[in-house]
Amino acid sequence: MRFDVLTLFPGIFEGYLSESLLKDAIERGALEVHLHNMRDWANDKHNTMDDRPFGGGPGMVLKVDRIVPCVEEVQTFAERPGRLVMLTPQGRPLTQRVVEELAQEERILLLCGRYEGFDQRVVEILQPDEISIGDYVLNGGEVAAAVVIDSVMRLIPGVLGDENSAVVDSFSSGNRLLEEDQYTRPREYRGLTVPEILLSGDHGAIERWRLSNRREKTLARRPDLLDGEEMKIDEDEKKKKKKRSKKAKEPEQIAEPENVVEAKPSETPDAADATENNVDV
Ligand code: 6GU
Repeated sequence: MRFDVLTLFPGIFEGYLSESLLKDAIERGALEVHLHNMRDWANDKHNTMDDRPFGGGPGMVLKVDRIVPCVEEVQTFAERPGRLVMLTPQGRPLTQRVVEELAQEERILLLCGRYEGFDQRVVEILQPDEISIGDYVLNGGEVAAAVVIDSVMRLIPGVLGDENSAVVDSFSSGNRLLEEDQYTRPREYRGLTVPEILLSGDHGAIERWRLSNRREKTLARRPDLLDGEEMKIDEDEKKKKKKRSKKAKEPEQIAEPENVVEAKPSETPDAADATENNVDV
């Protein structure tokens, strides 16, 4: 996969691209990231990229007659043009679904704004996919572009090693729940112990504990994730659940995922109801 980043501050990306997983992926040729300084497309002696807004007001606006030719030329730098993404707080929110969609592309151009934004005619002419990374204001699109690269590269086959597999990540396909609590040695620290079940060696029970932990946590912290489609339990799990309820009298049954929430219905009647509704559809 190839990314072309169009920015006035290419230096922002350099440290980020030369570390860790991204560095490895680039070195292995699984990923290409090309940085373009948009100022190279300024054609006057002052290298002007922005100007004061018509109608007055604070800040500066990126000029249409600089940005459009820049994007058009960068599009010719590879065999095929790429999908144009503009990073802007006015864009559609970046979610894991959007990340999954972007990961299907062969080539993506990331157009980073600064100052007050782009002349609106940039949007009209180039019709970019406008993306925001959240409801807060950044100084520019560079950090947002890095977020797009980081989240998309995880889904490209061969980019992450097995040990960093993206399959079970929070929000990845088939798992829209938050991740379960994790523990490693020591078994006890300052009087705090590891949940007994994780030490039991009973893999079935451990899996059910993990699922239950994820659901409880999601319900408590991000109930919005359980709305709509996210309520669905995947088909596989439904089958497993059926099997388990057939052997209802076996001791394993103690670790049924629902038990944790059902244990305190009086405290959290809504939560318990919601879990019922959400996981049992
Ligand atoms: Cl993509 N750009 C800026 N400047 N601010 C943002 C953003 C993008 N996403 C959230 N806030």
